[in-house]
Amino acid sequence: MSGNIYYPDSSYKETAKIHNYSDKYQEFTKDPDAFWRRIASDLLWFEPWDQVRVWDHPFARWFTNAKLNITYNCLERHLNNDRRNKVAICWVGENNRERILTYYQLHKDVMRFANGLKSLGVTKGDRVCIYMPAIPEMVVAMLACARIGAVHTVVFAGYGAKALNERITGSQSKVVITADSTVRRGGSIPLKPIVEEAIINAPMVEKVVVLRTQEPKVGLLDDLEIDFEDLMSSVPRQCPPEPVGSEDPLFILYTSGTTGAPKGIVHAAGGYMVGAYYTTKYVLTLQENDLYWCTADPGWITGHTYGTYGPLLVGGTIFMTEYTPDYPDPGVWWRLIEEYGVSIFYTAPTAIRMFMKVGSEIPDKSDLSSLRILGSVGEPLNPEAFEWFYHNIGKDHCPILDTWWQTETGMHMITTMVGEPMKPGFAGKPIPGIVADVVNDEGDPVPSGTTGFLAIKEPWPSMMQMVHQNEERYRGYWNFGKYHYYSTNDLAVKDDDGYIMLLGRSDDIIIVAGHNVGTAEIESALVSHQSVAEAAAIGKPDDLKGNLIKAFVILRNGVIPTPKLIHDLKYHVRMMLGPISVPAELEFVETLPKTRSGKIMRRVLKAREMGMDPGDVSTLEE
Ligand code: 6R9
Repeated sequence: MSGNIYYPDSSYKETAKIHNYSDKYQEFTKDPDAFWRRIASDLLWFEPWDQVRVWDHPFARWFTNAKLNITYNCLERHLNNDRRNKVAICWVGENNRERILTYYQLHKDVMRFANGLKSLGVTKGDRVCIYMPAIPEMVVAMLACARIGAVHTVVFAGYGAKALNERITGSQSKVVITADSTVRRGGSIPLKPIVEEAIINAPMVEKVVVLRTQEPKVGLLDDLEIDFEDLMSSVPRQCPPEPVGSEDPLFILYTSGTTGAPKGIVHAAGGYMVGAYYTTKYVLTLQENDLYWCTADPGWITGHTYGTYGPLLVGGTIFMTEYTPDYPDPGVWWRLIEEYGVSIFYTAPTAIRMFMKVGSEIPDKSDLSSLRILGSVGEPLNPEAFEWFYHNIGKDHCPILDTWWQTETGMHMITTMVGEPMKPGFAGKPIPGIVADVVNDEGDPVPSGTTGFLAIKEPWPSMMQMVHQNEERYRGYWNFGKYHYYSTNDLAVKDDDGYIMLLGRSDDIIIVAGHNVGTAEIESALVSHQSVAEAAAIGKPDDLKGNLIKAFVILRNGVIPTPKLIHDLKYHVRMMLGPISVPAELEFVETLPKTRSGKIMRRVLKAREMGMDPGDVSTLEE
């Protein structure tokens, strides 16, 4: 498992000093509660906590009985702190449309929109679904919910009507906030019709708030739809932050499940705030003069923690854009970095691999000297991609943070902190505050060099509080072999220095271009088509996207397989679930390999597809 090691450039000694890895880790081990207490004390609380942590397996309670509001920490804390006129969000749209929001302006908009939500009858604890493009109003909508103690459920605007409906009904959202359309690659994609379809079987939805960006303005349905701006302009300006309990929910974010419906991961206000603040400050090392760009959409956990809450908690400046990495050409992101002076660039391996493919001449045309820190998240950053990123973008001096974490963990868990030696292919070590190891299925540590499961041994502040309305599924995460560990469902291997390399999922989740897709969702979408009897989906390794989806389909009796039907089935999945879930390859088959208990053995399909040995097939049906 030997490979290159990169030692941090001497210019990073100062940054690294704010968080010397081994000192901090020791400080944590010596007294975990004191460690988290010190971090939490940087933030403002309306009422103090009784206890930092109460661990009653599988439930952890953090900062018990404290009262807070995360927006007070994201906004007022900075207004009172010389950051009133500092840029909070710098947004660039296609055709270089630009919008700037200072902390003062963001505060003003959040209070107004929060009052708007109140005027619709939204109160503390109510769920609000947000289905919007990555624009400043999305951030305003999220913070406005948090301001009044409502629970937001952001749904990525690339999801189709069925996926949106499941998330609206699952979370019982009373209000949906959307936009007429989203701009993408020179075109405009309508969003409102998708919402209209999604709420047909969602009787709990009382109002839909629509941000209208196009001229002429799209029409609104009386009694149901309300204009975003009208809602803001007809309400009082001031909206004091609602004090919420530390253990009250802040948001629900859906993530793909291995079986059945997607899981609503619930994050609690107090612990999540502390985890997001801690890691943005000490892992990303976001500082006063940084211009920070996280390329993830707010619809994913990365966009929640490191696109929105984390940077605002530390008083940073967020750079946001509508530009995709390759439109109008694959140099656009590098030009933005040069033009605006981005200093922290946090992106995904799939984007890095795309850039690698198109060649280093393209970034070479831009001056990237403003960059200070590079980050990666979403799937393993393979050594080739690390090397390319490090040499061509980081110019052999920017540290690369390959951050491993999950929707469920809420914050970074494993990475190589700034100042530590970096090993391409390895995410790194558990950060101070996190106790993790690579274990066998009994939960006992495996020797270095041996593949095992990544388990987290102790609770941490921003861990999910619950799976929405599904305690059983929540409990399932916290039992590992004979121990009370958190099971990540990721395979990993550790080297002699304790560096961890992630090897992919151990369950039926396919990570396509950094997005989690459950095989179950794709299969049930296919089966819902009148021509399909049965379907199985697998992930097939792909140089660019990490994995691509391949579906095997058994047609109903009498249905004739045609190329047109392949097209129809893909279109059907796209309409139901959105473009991310569409199988790149679709094959008609007569049978599917199954276990005796009737479970499709995707592992066998995958091995067959890749010309490999399927391994143990003792449970395979005759
Ligand atoms: C933050 C996020 C979680 C799954 C996770 C793992 C994969 C994320 C990774 C990584 C290797 C990294 N993953 N970061 N694998 N190295 N640095 O992506 O959350 O969407 O819930 O996905 O993504 O498999 O279990 P989420």
